[in-house]
Amino acid sequence: MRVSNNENHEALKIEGSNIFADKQTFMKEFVQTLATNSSKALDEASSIDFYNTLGTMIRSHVSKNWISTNKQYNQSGEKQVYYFSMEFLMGRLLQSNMLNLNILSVVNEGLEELGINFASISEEEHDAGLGNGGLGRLAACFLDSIASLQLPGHGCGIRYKYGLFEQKLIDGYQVELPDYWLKEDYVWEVRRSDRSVNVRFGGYVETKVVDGDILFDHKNYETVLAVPYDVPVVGFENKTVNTLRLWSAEPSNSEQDFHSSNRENYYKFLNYKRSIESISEFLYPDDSHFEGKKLRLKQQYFLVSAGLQSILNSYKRRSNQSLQDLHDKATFHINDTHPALIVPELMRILMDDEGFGWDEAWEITTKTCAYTNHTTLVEALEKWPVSLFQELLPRIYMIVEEINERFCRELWAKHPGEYDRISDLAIIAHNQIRMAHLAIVGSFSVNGVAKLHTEILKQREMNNFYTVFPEKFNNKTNGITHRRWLMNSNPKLSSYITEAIGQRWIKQPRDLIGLVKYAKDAAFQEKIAKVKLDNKLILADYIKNKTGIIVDEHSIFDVQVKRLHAYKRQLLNVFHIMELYNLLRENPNIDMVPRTFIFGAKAAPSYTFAKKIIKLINTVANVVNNDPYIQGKLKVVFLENYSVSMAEKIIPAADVSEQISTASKEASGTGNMKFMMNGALTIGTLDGANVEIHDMVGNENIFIFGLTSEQVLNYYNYGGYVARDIYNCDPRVRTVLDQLLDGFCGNDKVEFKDIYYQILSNNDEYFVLKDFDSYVEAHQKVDLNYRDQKEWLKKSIINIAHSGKFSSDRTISEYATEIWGIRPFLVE
Ligand code: 26V
Repeated sequence: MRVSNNENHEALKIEGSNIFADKQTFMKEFVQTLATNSSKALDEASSIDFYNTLGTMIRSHVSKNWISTNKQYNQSGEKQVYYFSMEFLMGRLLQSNMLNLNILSVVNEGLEELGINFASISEEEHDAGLGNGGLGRLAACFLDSIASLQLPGHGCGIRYKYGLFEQKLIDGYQVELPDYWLKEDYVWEVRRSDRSVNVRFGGYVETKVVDGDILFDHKNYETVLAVPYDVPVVGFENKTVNTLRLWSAEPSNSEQDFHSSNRENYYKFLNYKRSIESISEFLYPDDSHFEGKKLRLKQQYFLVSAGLQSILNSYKRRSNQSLQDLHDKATFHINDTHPALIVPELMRILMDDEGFGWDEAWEITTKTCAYTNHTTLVEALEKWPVSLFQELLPRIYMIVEEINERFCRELWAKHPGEYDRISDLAIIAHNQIRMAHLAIVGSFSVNGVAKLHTEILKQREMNNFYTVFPEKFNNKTNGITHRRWLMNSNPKLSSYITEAIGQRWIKQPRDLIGLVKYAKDAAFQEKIAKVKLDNKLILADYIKNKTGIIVDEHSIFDVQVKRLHAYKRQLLNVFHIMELYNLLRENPNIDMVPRTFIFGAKAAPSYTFAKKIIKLINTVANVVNNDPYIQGKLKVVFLENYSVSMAEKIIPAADVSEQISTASKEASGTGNMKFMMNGALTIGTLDGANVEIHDMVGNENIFIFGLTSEQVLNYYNYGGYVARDIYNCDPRVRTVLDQLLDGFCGNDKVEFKDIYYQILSNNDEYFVLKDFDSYVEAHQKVDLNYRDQKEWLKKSIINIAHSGKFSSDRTISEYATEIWGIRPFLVE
């Protein structure tokens, strides 16, 4: 059943089916399922058995609504969105599914009565780490919001056998281990071999003219079997269960086709199998530098081709409507340029398989595809070498070439003689295929992920495209699901919020604004203080178990957790720590609130500079944590293997959130929103969504420092910054930099020379020294403000109160109405 947007709130009131009538029912079913699944009695079973039992039970209860959701979408012919992404960083699903199904308390109580601790069994779930960071986690938050807002929308991704690598620290250095997350069966997935499709690679194309029509015959290609594994996406307290479809690559030929009696052929088969399976073998772990790797291009086409074929197959199965009206039935969302091959692949299917002419196919395609840009960093832009592309995807290449030619011809008609403009905009130039250009030309919508980012796209990075297609450009500021990042990760805070303002905020997160009234309320402040302290104690315990480091729960927990990248400036944070340490060495009695600096960060395996920064953090940590002279006023903790589930433990315990990227470089950031929602105060630059956080909370409730994006971009364009001048003039900076070379940390003298030279000889690309002074000053303000706990708590509450805007429910409502044109649909 369809509901209009303003009825949405009413629709959301309808409760999900009550899965377990009561505790007893749950307990009985749990014991039975355990016996059936593992042939074990309660006292023989391990935590893993318990986890599998609970997961299986929940999945099978969800399947009824899953089936009816699909059925009702199909019968109604409702428009659906397909979110194509190379990454879905889902983390764990047990607790979030339980929250959405409203069974957390009944299960908790039932388990307790059986003598089982829920927290410890939920720790058994391996994170689904099928993403690098922000972009992949955003996709996961979006799926949760789409289902919770009862929107018809699904995810389409790759079932990597290995997720993002596991990080170990050995002697302070990052070492990568494979993340074999499928070691145990994954309880949330269902293999759907019946929905498998073939994807073709390589070969050549023969062109024939038959009855005046040009036909393209793809020959001698290699076929890969794409097998989907479906994961249910459960909406919050409703009956919607959408689908995340993850594709796995398998050989399409069996061993028999290789005449296995012959030994040589047998090895041929094994090689063939291995090369096919490599397509969905692992997630590329570098999200900062584009590398033109053939396997990555294979992955991209594999995702796009399998996904589109299966969507169009099911579309054709259920209706005999022509694909002519596809845009009324579906939107294909392109998450960054990684799945931009949707554009030529859809053209191929429409023309070669469905018999449409170019113009019709192009109209359908450009009304159906929408694209989000997530970065302006030039190093990350995807540009495929023509030769590699053409060899792997000969038919797709022909289509891209034709798209390019027609586009350039149109430009030429509008701007005759403007060679430079046209070559700037072309999709193919200098023997490279520019995927962002393909995505923009082939989509009806192009969006950035925060106001500032979208402005930079429109006014600078993509200004030439903005001039040609101003109507395509729009902003959708990112968001995070408050269900995972507040209700699940910080249940005590959530219940204090509900006590104060009622529970409407849960479905209308903007209602958190009601907390403003309580910002100065002493009783409420006390509760907020208690929650924070409790969370800090839990984190302190975790830190002690993981690292052996003892931290003071009354110190300021100052946290920077995110991928390691030069532009995110973990280095600025370390330099500040070194400066604080130097001050304490001079005078251990200086008046400062004790600080605990907490880091979590994975560096891309080939990103040498980033890895050096990890080593530096650990080296400084080692000195600082073991120096009795400074009386424990400073602690530095690096938590290895930062992940979604670790973020859920760290963020609720943070006092200070470090969002210190060089202005203009961070498209949005989403960690900034998670911390804010959990009452941490931000120390940050005016970059990405920090700008909007600042707009919401006002100057007094955030610590802003550093160059503005305008100033940064001016320096890049016109010069005028000399890092060495700062080194020469600021003794604090000089001391810290010299320490990199003088072995003060017990390191040998060459260990950190690259950092030293990057700053001084390469003129400090990310303005670390330039922003150092104002960063130190902002930290002094943090220290002063923290001493006045009443004021601090007031600020903290104001931050929580304004965080509703950053729920991904808001973001997704905007996508739904302004881009996708989909409406809430009530599953019955
Ligand atoms: C790029 C590449 C390059 C080639 C190899 C693999 C790979 C994987 C991922 C990426 C994505 C880089 C873009 C990205 O992650 N952007 C982040 O998107 C977040 C969600 O919009 C946003 O909050 C962050 O500011 C932005 O850096």
